[in-house]
Amino acid sequence: MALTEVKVPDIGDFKEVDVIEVLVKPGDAVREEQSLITVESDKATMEIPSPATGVVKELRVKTGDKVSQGSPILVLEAAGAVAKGPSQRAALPAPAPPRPAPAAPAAQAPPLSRPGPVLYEAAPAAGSTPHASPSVRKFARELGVDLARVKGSGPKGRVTQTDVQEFVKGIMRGAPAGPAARGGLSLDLPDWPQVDFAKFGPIEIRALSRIRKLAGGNLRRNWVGIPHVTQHDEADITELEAYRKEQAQVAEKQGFKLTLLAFLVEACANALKQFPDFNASLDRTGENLIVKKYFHIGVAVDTPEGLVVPVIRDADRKGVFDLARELAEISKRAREKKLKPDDMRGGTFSISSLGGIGGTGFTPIINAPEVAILGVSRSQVRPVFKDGAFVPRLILPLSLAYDHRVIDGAAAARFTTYLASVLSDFRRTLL
Ligand code: CAO
Repeated sequence: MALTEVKVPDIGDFKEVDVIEVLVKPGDAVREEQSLITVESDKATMEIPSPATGVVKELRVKTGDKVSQGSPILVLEAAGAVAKGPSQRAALPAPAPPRPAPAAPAAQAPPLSRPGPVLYEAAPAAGSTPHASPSVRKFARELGVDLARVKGSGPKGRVTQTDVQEFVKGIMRGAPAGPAARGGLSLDLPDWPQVDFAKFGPIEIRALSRIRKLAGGNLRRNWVGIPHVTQHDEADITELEAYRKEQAQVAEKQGFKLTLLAFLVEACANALKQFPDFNASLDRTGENLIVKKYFHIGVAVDTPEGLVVPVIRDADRKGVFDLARELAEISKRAREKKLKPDDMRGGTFSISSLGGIGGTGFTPIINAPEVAILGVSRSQVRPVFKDGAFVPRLILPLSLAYDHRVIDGAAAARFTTYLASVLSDFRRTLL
């Protein structure tokens, strides 16, 4: 076991460079080629690796010192043979071959010949690439942390290892971090596949409509930003449908159609009153729930240009006839592209009904900042076992997607169970 002073090796033309990180401390066991310090000039950041495996006995530099070739770094108790030449992992630009180091003052053994320093181009202080040393970058990479999301506490906003650790701790505690807190997300995904489709058959290129492009961005944000869960349930609407048909004749005489959707809006307003957390939004910090005392229900309308969601205001204060009239009016305006931005604002909950088209269930995307959306599929007459016999009943599938940050599965199951009971026993509950 020889005590040896490790010195700054040949680092090319760089002189008086800043020590920006000391990566080891006395008592640390280090492996050959493990980085000991990071130095930085205007042009490059370099890590100086250990020339041998051993134990750090004494540090001879600290963060902020200026060093040049030959400056002492630390005293190492080397465990075995010492590296004889520059490291194979030297990065760009390739360091000059090491020169014989001058004799160490008071060295107990000759200085070690060293692996070359590992150089990296200095990261710009501003812009998308954050300022961080190679070892911090490596550390972040190992943990899957996107450095652009980490706030640097070092000089010039440099991201330190502690910053990365604190960032990860924050994520583990569930705190929003970096751009995520502002509603943005940075997903480290592979590039989108680039395919020349024409190679495989004839194609046609059609530009997306303005509505589709706008909706697409919002849908993507909501899909990736909200932990969705969908609770499926069924409502027996046999009696409700009989009542609707009966009343539809009255409505028809007045010039409008009494649709199932009007009853669904009414039933949802009722359920939202019983379960206020579903009529709420998270605030920007993600730490408070804003519970709304009004019940404005958005209804997804399919138009040739794409999906729009006009809002029925104060749905809880309107009867099914008024709701049906308003639904007919807003879906007509939606299809004629006559909705104003205000017609689509202020919703507290949404309904997406595909029942007129078909399907047995689906997973709707929550319309942020709302926390839940009800998907409705096509009702079917099915045999239901009741009082000892199978009887034909009209069954409506419900799919409630909810934000799991706000709503638990048990609450969601209670909500749909309640909603189904309201729809099944509409006259008693709502009329
Ligand atoms: N089960 C069975 N039949 C249903 C039904 C259901 N759940 N809902 C409606 N129907 C039937 C109606 O009885 C009606 O039949 P008739 O023409 O024989 O009377 C027909 O379907 C059309 O229904 P409707 O006139 O009542 O219209 P609606 O209330 O179903 O829909 C609207 C209105 C605006 C919601 C609809 O036109 C629409 O745009 N739906 C698509 C919404 C959408 O795209 N959602 C997806 C969002 S996620 O991408």
